[in-house]
Amino acid sequence: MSDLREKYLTAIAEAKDEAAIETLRVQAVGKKGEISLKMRELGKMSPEERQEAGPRLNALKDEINSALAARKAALADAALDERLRAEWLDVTLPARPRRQGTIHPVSQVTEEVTAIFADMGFAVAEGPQVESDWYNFDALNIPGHHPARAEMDTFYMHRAEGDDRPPHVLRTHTSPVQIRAMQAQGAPIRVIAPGRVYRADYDQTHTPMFHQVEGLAIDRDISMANLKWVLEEFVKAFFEVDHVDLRFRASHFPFTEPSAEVDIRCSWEGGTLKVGEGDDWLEILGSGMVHPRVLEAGHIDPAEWQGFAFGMGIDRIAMLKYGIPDLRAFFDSDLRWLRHYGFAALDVPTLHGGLSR
Ligand code: 2U9
Repeated sequence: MSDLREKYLTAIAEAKDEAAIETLRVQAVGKKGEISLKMRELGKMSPEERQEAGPRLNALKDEINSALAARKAALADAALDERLRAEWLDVTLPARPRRQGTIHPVSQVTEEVTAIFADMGFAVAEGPQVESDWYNFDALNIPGHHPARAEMDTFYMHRAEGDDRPPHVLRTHTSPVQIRAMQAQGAPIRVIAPGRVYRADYDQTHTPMFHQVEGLAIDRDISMANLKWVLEEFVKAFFEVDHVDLRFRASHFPFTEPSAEVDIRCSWEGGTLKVGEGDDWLEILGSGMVHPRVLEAGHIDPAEWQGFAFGMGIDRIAMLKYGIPDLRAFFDSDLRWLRHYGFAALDVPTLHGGLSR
């Protein structure tokens, strides 16, 4: 019996994996294993022999079972140690710099414009990109037959079959946001509305989705003089120059009366734009005094209140400020373009910190 003990304890100590341990278990203490067979032989022994051999066999069976369990646990521990050694991960490693994203010029310029107007007391208003034709057109004094509806190359949303209500549109300007702001807030009000707008147009200078920022200031005595000062302050801050000349050209928009397009003095030396000097003029925005019918649509009494509004293309002023040649590349999501023209993350534009650094 001590031969048997020696044989199995040695084999168990040397077993290399769980399968080897199972094989040994079957050989030793399985139903037809060596020790089980020996136990069956107890029946043929004399009572004296049985009394001596029985407990010894039982003790041996227990000892082998414990050895099997201990060896199994030791192998599992070693396997876990090996995995921990092979699969470690250094969570303190810094991210690879090339994987870092950049801020898109449109986002950067939107932040810059917002910081400048916030400093002059304008709040930011937002609204839906899918609009009713009332908010996009009628409220802005653009009636059904008005050529501006056709000129704006509107994207119309489908209505269900048999639904005769006028279709929703993708907003062609951010102006509906200011109508909603007037209705919700009343006068006086000072807001800017930056955001995406949509027109069915695609060439060198037009993309079907682009970005606008519009501004609105309504009070009892607001005039075009206030408009001129606000726009001058904006252009100086945005282009980071101390002096700028503005030129107001009479124009026409359905939502403002009178209306003016605004040019800034500039030069184009060697293909780079310089604002505030030179003999060229660059158109950067449209503006005017809000039409009385537009105030009424915003539930504001035009006998008591008046104000100015303006609008400009964010993508366009981003191209001008940062020397980006092709508008269409803005929305190609080309990583090389984004790395070249993108801005460092967390480099948030503020007036005190320098807008664009
Ligand atoms: C309300 C009342 C009036 C916003 C205005 C313009 C003139 C304008 C263009 C600039 C370039 C659009 O992106 S662009 O193509 N915009 O010329 N926008 S006045 O007038 C408003 C807006 C809202 C309630």
